[in-house]
This record gives sequence, structure tokens and C-alpha cells, in this order.
Amino acid sequence: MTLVEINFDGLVGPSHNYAGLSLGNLASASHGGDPSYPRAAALQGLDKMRHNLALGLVQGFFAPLPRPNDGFTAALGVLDAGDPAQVRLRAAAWSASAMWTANAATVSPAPDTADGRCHLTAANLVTMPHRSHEWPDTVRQLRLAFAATAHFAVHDAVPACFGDEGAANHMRMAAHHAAPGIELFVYGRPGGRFPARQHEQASRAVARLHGLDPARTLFIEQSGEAIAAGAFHNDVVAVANERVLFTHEAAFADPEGTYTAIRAALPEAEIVVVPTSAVSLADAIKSYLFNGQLLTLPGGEMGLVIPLEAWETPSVRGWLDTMLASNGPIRRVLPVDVRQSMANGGGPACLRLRVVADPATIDPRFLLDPARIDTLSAVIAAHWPEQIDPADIGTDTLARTVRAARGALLDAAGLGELA
Ligand code: SUG
Repeated sequence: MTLVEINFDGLVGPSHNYAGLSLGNLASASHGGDPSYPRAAALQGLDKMRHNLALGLVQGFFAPLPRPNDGFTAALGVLDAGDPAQVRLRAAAWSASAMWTANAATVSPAPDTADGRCHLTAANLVTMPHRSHEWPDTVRQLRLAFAATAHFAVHDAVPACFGDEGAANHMRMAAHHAAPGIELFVYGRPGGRFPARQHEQASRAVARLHGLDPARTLFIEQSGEAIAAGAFHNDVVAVANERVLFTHEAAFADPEGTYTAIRAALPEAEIVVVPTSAVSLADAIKSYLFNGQLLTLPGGEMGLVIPLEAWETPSVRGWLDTMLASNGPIRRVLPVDVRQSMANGGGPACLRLRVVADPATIDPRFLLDPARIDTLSAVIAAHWPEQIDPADIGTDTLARTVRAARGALLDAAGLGELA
């Protein structure tokens, strides 16, 4: 049994659009109403997968969820296309937001859990209406990909009384991926300018469901300042990989207490802190520096896959240049173009769910090689809409196009069960 980290990227769905639905997510708010380019968005995502595969990493994907979700609008009695509130609910039913698979589930790999299986709990995503209806279809897909119950346990989402946003507010650190690790659950305290999407009690429930060792599980409060500045998920201001935590100094409510607790639980931990004096919270959030994929490359060194926006932000570039010239643990910086996703607040790390597992125990239809990526790219080039304007949302013509596009993808990927 060889446990490795596998990144499962969400394939951008054919209804990808900018509806300004996520309060507290500054990119979503500022791009609401812009035309979107679903074909380009999905191809950018596939190029990132191709890029990471070429680095020698194992790469998986999840298919887009069925949209528009007519069951959602029907359950809410949405009828009147002229009423702005109902227009918003209809947009929620069309959102392709499941592409951000860092919010699909929280994952605890087998070395951390009491029963020695990898546990996944789907995130209920209840804070945002457009995301709240993702999880039943997400669970269906997770149960297909991780059907081997000797190795995996897939849990339904925790009850809606406590908001859970999945892996975006969860970090795992370990000497190496296959070793027992510590798990860090970051939650927000409500009452600020923007919603705190992750509730402490949801995190605690997930930790219990996964059978984590309390001595190796930390519950950390996110700083209210970070949420108010637009860090609607912790992965906008911090990312961890193996023994390294890479974080902005303003990520946590009690930074020093957090670092001390991490070092006590994992003595080999290395914490790389970017000070506000080098990169302001505003620049960190706008550029998505911390929404990079911090990856262990096959040679053993770590690389950080960042969005082009981070590379192009002068303060961030300056800090990265200094970091690369130093002797720190992050040896390579790898910019990628995911601009279509970024405009809705989704960087490279939002687009992927990390699972540490033996690839041989996973349904191979969810794992990629270059030929399979080419197949998916061809479907997207042929079927994904080139452009969606806000007025197209809700039309029968676009609904037909979007459903047919997803159907063609499922056929090509051999995933007819998800139809
Ligand atoms: O939940 N944006 C997503 C972005 C999710 C990013 N994920 C992580 N940070 N892991 C969200 O806010 C915007 C949809 C719109 O406005 O059309 C949106 O849902």
C-alpha cells in the first residue's frame, strides 16, 4: 500500500458564470454581472491538471454537478422571473460553484484515523444558498470514486445547524504524507462584517466522525480581521503541506499561540510567516498568494503553484523572489493561469481536493493521464458554451446546452452513473 497525495480538481462546469452570489468574497462581488467564458475556464482548469501531472504528481478530477438544479428552485417555490430575489435564487440553481472542490469535503487520511481508513465528510456549505445544494450530488460522486469501503468511509454532511466549508478550512501537517499527521481545523467567529462560514462545532463534529486523536487535532480561530478583509476561507491566507505551514501573519486570531500549539504537536513543523510589512492582507487576498498548491515534488523539494495574479502583484513578487533566494523549504514557484476561476474567488488551491491514499484503491475513472485529459479537453472544446451573459441564465436554450454538455462529458469519462 503506497499512500501518496492525489489532487482531485473540479472540472469547471458548462454553466460557469458570474452572479455575484458570495457575500464576503470580494472577487465574486466585483465580477457579478460580467460575461463568463465557460469553455476557456474549463480548459484553464485542465491545463493546470496537465501541468501538475507533468510535474510527476498523481492527478484526479471530479465531474461538474447537474445544473441547473430545478429541484432546488422548485423546493423554494421560485416562479417569478421579474422578482430580483427570485432571480438570485434561480442563479443559485445554475451556479457551477462545485468546481471549487476544496469545499467538497474534509479529508482525513488513513494514518490519522482510529479505524485506519481514509475518512471524507461532504461539506454542507449552508452559509451560501448557491452552494448549499451541492452536497447530496457531491456525496454521490465521492461514494463512486471512493467505493472501496475497506479503505474509505464517506460521510454525509453534518447537519445544517453548523456551517461547514470542507477542506478550505482544514490543514494537515505530517513529517511526510504517509506518516500520522496533525489536523488543523480553522473556524470563524460570527458577528463581523462578513459571514464566518466555518462553525467551530461543524469542525469538531467532523473530527469526531473521522475518529481523530484529540492530541493531534487542533481547533484554531481564524482572525476576524482576515474575514473582514475578504478571507472568506482560511485557504485564502494559509496553506500547509507535510511539515510546512505557509501563512500570512494575520491569518489566525492568536498567531503565536497557534504556532506554539503546532510545534508542540509536530516538533518537525516549519512555519513560514509572511509579515504584513512585506505583503498587506489586501494584497494577499487580491493576489491569492496563499491559495497556491503547496506540493511535494517527486524529487522531494516543495513547489508552490500560484495564480498569475500573485506573480503579477509587485509586493508578492518581491517577497517570492526573496524567499526563493533564501534557504527556505519552498524551492520552486510555478504560476498558472486560472483567471476565469479567480474572477469568482477561486484560486489553484480552491480548485482541488487533496486525498492521501493508494491510487490503486480509487475508481480509476477519476484518475487522469495525458490521454484522458486530451479526451476531456475535446469534449469541452466541442460542447461547453463559449460565453454566458447574465441574461442567458434561466433560458431554456442555455439549460439544454448545459445539460447536453455535461452528458457528453459523463459519456466520454465513462461516468454514466452520475447522469
Ligand atoms: O464559495 N465563489 C466561491 C469560491 C470558492 C473558493 N474556494 C476556496 N477558497 N476554497 C465561494 O465563494 C462565486 C459564485 C458567483 O458569485 O457566481 C463563488 O461561489
